[in-house]
Amino acid sequence: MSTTAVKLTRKDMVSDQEVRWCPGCGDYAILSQIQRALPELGIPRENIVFVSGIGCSSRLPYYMSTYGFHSIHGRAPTLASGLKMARPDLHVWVITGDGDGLSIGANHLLHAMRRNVDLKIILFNNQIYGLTKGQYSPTSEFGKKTKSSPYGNIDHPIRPLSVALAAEATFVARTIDRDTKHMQQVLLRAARHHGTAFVEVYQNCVIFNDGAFDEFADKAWRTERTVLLEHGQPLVFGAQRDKAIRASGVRPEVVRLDDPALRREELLVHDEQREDPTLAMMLDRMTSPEFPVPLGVFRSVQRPVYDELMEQQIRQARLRQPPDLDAIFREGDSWEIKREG
Ligand SMILES: Cc1ncc(C[n+]2csc(CCOP(=O)(O)OP(=O)(O)O)c2C)c(N)n1
Ligand code: SF4
Repeated sequence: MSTTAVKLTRKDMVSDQEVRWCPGCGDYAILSQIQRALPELGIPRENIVFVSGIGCSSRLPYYMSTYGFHSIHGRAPTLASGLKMARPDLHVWVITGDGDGLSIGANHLLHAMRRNVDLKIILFNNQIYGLTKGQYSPTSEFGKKTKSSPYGNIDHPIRPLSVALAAEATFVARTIDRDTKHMQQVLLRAARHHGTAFVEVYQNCVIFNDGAFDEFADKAWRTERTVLLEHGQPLVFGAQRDKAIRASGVRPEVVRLDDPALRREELLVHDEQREDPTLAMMLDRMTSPEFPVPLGVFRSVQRPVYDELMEQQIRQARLRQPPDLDAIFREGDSWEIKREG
């Protein structure tokens, strides 16, 4: 395997395949930021693999000039886990959608995250099934009318980050397709994390769910309706940076910084390194319009990594008992067939 330290650029990450997403789809921005982020890591292309499931989003591996595997619906985390265990030296990414990762693939996603396999999982959340033409997904809002829910969706939506936090994923973050600078920073943080990194990207599907995130993400009011998480900093937001969050137990409250009764020490200070995911989950429950929607790194902690633990066990087992194929053949219920006479 080559480990030549060559300085790569975005162009080196672009494959010769024609990109087949609808014009204006948020997937383009995500692809472009992944292609920009990877050269920063200094990893040779032949050591990078993108594994995806099925969906518009899952077409991404074709467009990367790295190794890739457009696999089976919902099974990307499983295939990627196997690959990472067999080849721990590879840098393995999982590309999935809200349908692929949270319907058919939810259990696979959950187990990869709780094990802390060293994977970078990017979930493109457009709150709809794009590829199959607009059916509601597990993240679609209650009451949403779609082709598969003409009278309104009666399923309660899943919060992807709360699923990741419940599985105690060691890196959990959220970004949005239309803030490419923010996305770039979050992707780089995820790429450098040791263990499972789970990133939800709010992604606009212009054809089947256009404007799903406009209520808080439109440039005109984004600073008023989102809050950027920064480790060690209070959650200050607003065009005038005049509002912040105070936590009353695990209940958030919006406060005005010019309130004379407010004491600075009451403000919630973001701590992404907290072992206990309760506060991070509280942040995920902050939704528009009552609260600003948090974007950034919710949690970043260290825990032993599954693929390394497995490698260690195999090494130790080999040391305790050096492999002897002949002994395995002859152990237990084995017999020898002898020619008569
Ligand atoms: C076993 C199986 N069941 C169902 C499908 C149909 N199918 C293909 S993609 C998809 C959902 C895609 O939605 P999402 O993951 O949100 O991706 P998007 O297209 O929105 O990027 C479904 C249900 C399939 N291909 N295979
Ligand atoms: S259907 Fe939606 S998600 Fe799929 S390529 Fe078109 S705009 Fe993107």
